[in-house]
Amino acid sequence: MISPVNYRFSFGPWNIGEGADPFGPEVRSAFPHEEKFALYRPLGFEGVQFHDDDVVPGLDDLSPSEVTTKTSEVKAMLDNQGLVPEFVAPRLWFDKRTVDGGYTSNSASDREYAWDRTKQCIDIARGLDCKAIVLWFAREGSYIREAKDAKLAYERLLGVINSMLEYNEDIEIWIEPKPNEPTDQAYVPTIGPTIALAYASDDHTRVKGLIESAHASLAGLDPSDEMAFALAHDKLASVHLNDQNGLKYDQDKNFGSSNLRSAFNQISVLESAGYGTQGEFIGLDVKAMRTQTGSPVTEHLTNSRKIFLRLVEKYRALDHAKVEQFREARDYEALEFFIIEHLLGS
Ligand code: XUL
Ligand code: MN
Repeated sequence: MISPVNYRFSFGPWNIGEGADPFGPEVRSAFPHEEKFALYRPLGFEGVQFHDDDVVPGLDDLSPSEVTTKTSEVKAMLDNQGLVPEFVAPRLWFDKRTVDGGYTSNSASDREYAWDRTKQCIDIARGLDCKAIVLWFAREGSYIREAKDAKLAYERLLGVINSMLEYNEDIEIWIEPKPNEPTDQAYVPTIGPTIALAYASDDHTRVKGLIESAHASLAGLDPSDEMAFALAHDKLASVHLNDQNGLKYDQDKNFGSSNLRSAFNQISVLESAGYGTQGEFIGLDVKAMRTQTGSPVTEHLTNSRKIFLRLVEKYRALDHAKVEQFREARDYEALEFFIIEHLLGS
C-alpha cells in the first residue's frame, strides 16, 4: 500500500549555525535566534524542534515567573507564524553540573540539578502546548567504563522516566538514542534499549523513540532497520533524517548525501508503515558545511527536504509488485539490480 501522506517537516534553530567546530570558532556571523522562526514557513517547514533554552535562553538564571513570561512570548510568536512546536528537550550537557552526565552523574547534587531542569523543561513544553519531551542522553554514559555502575545508571534512567511520567500526565517521552559523542560509550545507544526502557516504564504508551539516521550509522547499524524496529512496536515518534560518512564524528550531513540507497530504504520503511499519518513530522537534524558563506545559511535544510521528497517520488514510482516477485523467488541479485536501475533512472 502506498502511503498518501503529505509530509510536514521540522528542524531546530541550532540547524542554522555559525559553523564553529571543536577545532575552530564561528566562521559566519550570528543570525539572531528570534529571527530564525520567520524563516521556517518560507523554507517549507512548520515544526520547530526546541531545546528548553532555545525557548527560554539563560533559563538557569531566571525566576519562575520570568520563565513563564518568556514561554508565553514564544507561544504567541509560534501562533503568529503558524508554527508548531514539535518537542522540547532538556539541554543537559552544557552546564558545569552536567560534566558527568545529568541523571547518571556520580554527584547527587548534579543529579538534582538534572531533575529540576527536566521539570522546568516539561513546564516550558506545556506552556507551548507541546506534549513531547525528547531525551537525547548526551553525557549519560562514561569516558572510561569503570567510572560508573552501569546497572545503577540504567536504574536511574528508568527512575527519571517514571518520575517524568508522574510529574505530568499529558507528556510523552521520546528517547533519541546515540552510541557515543560526547561520551566514549553512551547508555541507551540504539533503539533496542530505548524500547526496553519504554516497556519497563510505568506507562509504556507514553515512551517512544526518535531515530536519527547518523546516530544509527555511528552504531554501525542500518537506520532503516532501527526505524522499522520502532515502527513494529508502534513507537516511532519522530525521525532526525541526515547522513553520515562512516564511523567518524557525528557529521549531520544532508539527508541522502553520502548514502543515497540507505536514504531510499529509510523512506521505504517510513512510507510502507504509513509514518506521518498520525501527524508525525519528518524532522531534519543537519549541519551546514563550514565552508558555506553568508548568513543565514539554509540551503542544507532546503536541499535535504528536496532530496527527501525526490526519494518519496522514487519510492512511489517503484513497481512494488515486481519487488514482491523478486522476494518470493528469492532472486536478490535481480532485486538489487532492479532497485539500483530504478534509483539511477532512465
Ligand atoms: C545530538 C542531537 C541533538 C538532539 C536534540 O547528536 O542529535 O541535537 O537531536 O537534543
Ligand atoms: Mn538529533
